[in-house]
Amino acid sequence: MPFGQVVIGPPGSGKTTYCGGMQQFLGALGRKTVVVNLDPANESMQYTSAVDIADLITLDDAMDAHGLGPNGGMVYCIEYLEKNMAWLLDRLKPYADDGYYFIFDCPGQVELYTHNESIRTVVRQLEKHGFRLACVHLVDASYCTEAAKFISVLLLSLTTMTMLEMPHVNVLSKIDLLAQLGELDFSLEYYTSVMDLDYLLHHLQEREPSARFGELNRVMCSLVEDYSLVGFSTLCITDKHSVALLLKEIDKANGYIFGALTAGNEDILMAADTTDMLTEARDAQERYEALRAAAPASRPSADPGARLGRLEIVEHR
Ligand SMILES: Nc1nc2c(ncn2[C@@H]2O[C@H](COP(=O)(O)OP(=O)(O)OP(=O)(O)O)[C@@H](O)[C@H]2O)c(=O)[nH]1
Ligand SMILES: [Mg+2]
Repeated sequence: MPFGQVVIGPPGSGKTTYCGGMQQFLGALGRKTVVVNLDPANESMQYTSAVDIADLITLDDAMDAHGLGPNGGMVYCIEYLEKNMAWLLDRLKPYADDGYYFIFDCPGQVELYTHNESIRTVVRQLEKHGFRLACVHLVDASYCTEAAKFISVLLLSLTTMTMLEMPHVNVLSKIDLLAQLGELDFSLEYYTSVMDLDYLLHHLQEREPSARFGELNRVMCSLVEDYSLVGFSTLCITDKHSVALLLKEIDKANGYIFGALTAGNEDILMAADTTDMLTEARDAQERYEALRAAAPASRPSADPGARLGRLEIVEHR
């Protein structure tokens, strides 16, 4: 039974870097892993893909053949993939039969996970063919620096979770850069556990006192709280400890740690306790504070997503 991760998130959130880093990490653990590139616009892959959508269709093909722009072209490519699932399943089969673990690198266009149904259909088809997948949803941790941005990230995460309907691990990526972006309004644990959003609302209203938007914000926050689904893990892809903690969450989400689940032993899933998540949140908070203490006072002017270069998985502590 093949297990794997479907890696999604807004443009530039670190998906492709993550896929390369996670493959490297899993390789070091001795887990045979392949990366499948499902992003037809992927130009700088930091991994060798076992299966590449570019062999089926490229963004340029779609744009040239149908006179589409980059966004329309991307949607066309993914809809084309949906209609050619047999091609994908055929390419995946030898690896699945050989016991490989799969990482799917997906495009960053947000509407593919909020409105368009093609990715959802692709995932359903994979599940139908025995794949046990978890969605890894990366969002840039810099969104924690402003209440309004964080609320929009919460809504995006919730919409994506309800749209894809699969085991889901939300991740604040590039957590190493957060310490350089100024003081957070609350502790990092507040943002990862997404608990009492009234505090966030209060901050937002102090900055945006307009009553009209105040009510809208209140309703949006209570929507997120009512579902009580969204929470975040944290990630710095070059930090071995951070990658290991995240992998634990993902292994629980797709059932990898339980091996092949059979009818009747689902109780094991219930037994998966939340201690690890709490430890992770505390751990991330401590390391954030240490980085914060060492960070320069001013915000960096450079692109926060400055290239990491070749990945070295190093012990951070
Ligand atoms: N500091 C830091 N930078 C990171 C991390 N992960 C990714 N990046 C950088 O973020 C930038 C974007 O990374 P990508 O992996 O290309 O992001 P993506 O989500 O695949 O982007 P699209 O495919 O265009 O949507 C690159 O410059 C990476 O080097 C991280 O954990 N820490
Ligand atoms: Mg990418």
